[in-house]
Amino acid sequence: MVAQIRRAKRPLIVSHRNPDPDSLGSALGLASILEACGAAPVLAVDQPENIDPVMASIPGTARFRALTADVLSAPPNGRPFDILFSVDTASIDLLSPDEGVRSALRAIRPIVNIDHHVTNERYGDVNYVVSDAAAAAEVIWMLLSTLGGGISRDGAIALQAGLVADTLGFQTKETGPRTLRAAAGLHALGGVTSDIPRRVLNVRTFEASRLLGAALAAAVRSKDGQIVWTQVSARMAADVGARIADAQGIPNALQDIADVEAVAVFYEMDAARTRVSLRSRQARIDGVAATFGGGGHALAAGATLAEPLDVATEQVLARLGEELSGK
Ligand SMILES: [Mn+2]
Repeated sequence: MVAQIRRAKRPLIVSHRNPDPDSLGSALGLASILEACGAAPVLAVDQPENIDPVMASIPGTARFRALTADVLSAPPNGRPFDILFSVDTASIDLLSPDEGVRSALRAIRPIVNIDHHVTNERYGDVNYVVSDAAAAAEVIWMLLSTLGGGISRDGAIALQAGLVADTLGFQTKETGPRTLRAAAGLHALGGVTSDIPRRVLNVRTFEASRLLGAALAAAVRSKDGQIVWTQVSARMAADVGARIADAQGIPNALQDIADVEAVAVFYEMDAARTRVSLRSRQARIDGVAATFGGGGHALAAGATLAEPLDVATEQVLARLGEELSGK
């Protein structure tokens, strides 16, 4: 793998759709490492114009181009891409809703798949998947130690943002000695500013704050008290001037409710599609997400169902209830 990466001069680095700070930060950190190796990477993501303004404070976010057939057929640097890096992405389907784009991505060789999701589909020619890593940023840090070279201060800040966000400030179960060593290493490189960790963890826009309030007010607790769930309808978002994309912090807020084992948040994408985010304290819920064609981590997973909001809610809650009661 190391030789292939060192040889590549024109890498394309892609993050998943609806990118979170870990996918953006990992991609930017990787770009900086490849630049130190003499390459000229291009960064791309589906609909970069929809990146949450809070995340846009991660340095370099403006470098992301729209992941479209145009970028793939006419690379911005004028020469074809000679390697594709996909970061924080369990399945190639999560990169783009457009099949044409996905097949153009598959045509780039080699594909290097760098991830930490247990459900990763190993779609790369090289799969650097460390499923016990707390963040893709931690895997990029491991890659840096393998490759040598270096990383810029902005690259370190971007990785730190990913590490802090995916570990919720070093609180998740996956946070281990290696995660903390990565954090210490990034700190030494200047990768900590007082503001970025606070921004990625706590700061949300006014509209997103109101949407969080509405979603919390609408929360329902199951009879046995194990599950708390809520729905974010298009109407609810419109009422507070928010978009569904502003709903990212809701699962974590529900998880802070005392004595809850699992939480589910249902987002109305449109009249026929619902996305669900699942979180749990102890019980594995990635299998529940997989039932509906999704995936993720043992304790944090999600799926998109081709069902209206209420139907999807009923189906997922039934399956989640069975999972928690060990059926
Ligand atoms: Mn991640």
